[in-house]
Amino acid sequence: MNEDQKLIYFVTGNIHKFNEISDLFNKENVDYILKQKPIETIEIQAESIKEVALFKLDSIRGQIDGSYFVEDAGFFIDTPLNGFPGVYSSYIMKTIGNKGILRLINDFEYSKAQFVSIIALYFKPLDKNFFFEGKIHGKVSKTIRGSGGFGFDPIFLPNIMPNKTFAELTTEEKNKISHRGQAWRNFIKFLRENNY
Ligand code: ITT
Repeated sequence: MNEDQKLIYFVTGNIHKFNEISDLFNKENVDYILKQKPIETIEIQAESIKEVALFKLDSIRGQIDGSYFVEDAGFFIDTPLNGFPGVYSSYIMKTIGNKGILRLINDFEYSKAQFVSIIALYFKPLDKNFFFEGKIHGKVSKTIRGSGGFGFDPIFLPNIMPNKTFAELTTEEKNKISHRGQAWRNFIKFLRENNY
């Protein structure tokens, strides 16, 4: 390995999330090499995804020699579900899935939804944790559309591209506007601003 290139680990069991972040890394000139570490993390039930991310991060302490990060994301249907599934996103995806969500909001003409992403980084050079956030607002589609992406992507219509679900975008298109893409850009800004 080139001495100028440093390693950074993304601890996730979700290959889709890893592929999206990896794509972002590859398109920017960053002085880091990204590696996936599928270590089992502890995902607690908490009130905010930031708490979930911090707990996940702390559960890895001592297992990796170097800098590493986790990412926690949630899908919040503000209208008509007051933010549900939010911190319950994984459980809802596993149980009722997109079909179940559409059934839940079936009678509503109007919906408002957002994806939120928090990257929680343990940064070895400073022996400190850092957080980077990204959000995107949109609506819930009336039908399941598209074969790209993962999770709730086939039912999310971003406000800035309201005719396409996230699952109808390429990874590159999704990354340009997504919650994860924004959190990642904040992360890169931190590395650059601090000359890391
Ligand atoms: P980790 O191993 O990184 O924890 P995870 O699959 O548990 O991966 P999250 O807790 O971050 O991921 O995600 C919660 C749920 O939200 C999960 O069901 C995902 O499928 C879904 N989700 C996360 N990011 C998404 C995105 O960009 N588009 C669609 N659904 C997403």
